[in-house]
Amino acid sequence: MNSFSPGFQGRGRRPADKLPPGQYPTESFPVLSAGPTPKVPTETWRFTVTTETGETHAWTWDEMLELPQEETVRDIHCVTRWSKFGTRWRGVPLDAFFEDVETAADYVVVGSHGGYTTNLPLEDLLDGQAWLVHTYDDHPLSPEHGGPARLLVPHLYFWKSAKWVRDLRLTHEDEPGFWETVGYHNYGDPWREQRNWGD
Ligand SMILES: Nc1nc2c(c(=O)[nH]1)N[C@H]1C(S)=C(S)[C@@H](COP(=O)(O)O)O[C@H]1N2
Ligand SMILES: [Mo]
Repeated sequence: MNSFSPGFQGRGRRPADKLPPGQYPTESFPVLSAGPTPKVPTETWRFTVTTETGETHAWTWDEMLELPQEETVRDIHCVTRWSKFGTRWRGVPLDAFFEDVETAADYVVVGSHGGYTTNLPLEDLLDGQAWLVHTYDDHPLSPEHGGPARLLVPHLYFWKSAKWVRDLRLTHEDEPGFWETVGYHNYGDPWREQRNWGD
């Protein structure tokens, strides 16, 4: 399904072609947080993946930094209609965290410090489509933008890119997260303008 999304033809497109329907481009980087910015020290930071059978895989900050690191430049699209082109991040492709994870689950609930959650199909986190990022424009990711580490899932609306990410929980059944529960679209493809349930 994703391979047919025009969002993946980003290279060399004219600006108008890079803008999903109903969006406007912005140079600024707005902050959108549903609650206060949590303090998450890297000394005690853990990132965990828990499978549907309860098996847990955990990484400390230093262990995460030993995984393969990638720089990626992406356009991001917020459901409140701003899009920002060419944002530059550094972090770990999520594939690296799944190397030794055995799962038959199809869905993931992403959990953050502060209680935010968002859900998505596991396949949308794999094959180089998503990252755990800790660096923005060569600087440590600032707390208001999700530092020390957040998810980056640029092919979906930006609410799927959980800030202050703490864990991934694999599930057989799809479980709507924070915004999905109150009416945002369950999947959130900006190119199909999937803003709300029913879009
Ligand atoms: N933990 C957490 N992650 C979150 C949010 C949030 O409120 N809490 N907001 C989401 C929304 S709606 C958007 S548009 C982006 C905003 O990221 P930014 O503040 O870095 O622009 O983060 C997403 N991730
Ligand atoms: Mo958003």
